[in-house]
Amino acid sequence: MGKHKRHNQTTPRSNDMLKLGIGVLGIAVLIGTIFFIRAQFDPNPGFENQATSGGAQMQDGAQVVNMEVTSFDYRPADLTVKQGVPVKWVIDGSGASGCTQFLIARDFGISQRIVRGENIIEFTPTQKGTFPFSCSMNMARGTITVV
Ligand SMILES: [Cu+2]
Repeated sequence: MGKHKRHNQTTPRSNDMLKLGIGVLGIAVLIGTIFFIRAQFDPNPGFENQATSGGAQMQDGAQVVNMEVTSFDYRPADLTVKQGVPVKWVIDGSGASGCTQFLIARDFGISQRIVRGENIIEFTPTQKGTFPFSCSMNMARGTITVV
């Protein structure tokens, strides 16, 4: 009788442990599978490797480059884009002050006021090379490398 009782008590418990084990294993396999699939899925590997020091991504036929302006520098300061593809330069100017409220990139014919918010500068790089840009006093500096 005592033996039988103990058997009835332990069986459900070990079933629970088994279910828990299977559950944990299932979740681990699921997470592993998601990471594996994500690792395999690179939407545009060639472009990514060539032109993303500034984080350029294609969007509606333009390569979008994001940059932040502070009161004394650009982040990132060195951008890379592809020749012959329109650039949409999205600049977060919320930290701009003083002379960084103006941005000059002569080689691209850019001379623009930076507002404390989102600024979008559009141009198409026609020549390969590394071209400088700066604030109005040439203190904060950056480069756009066209590849
Ligand atoms: Cu300056």
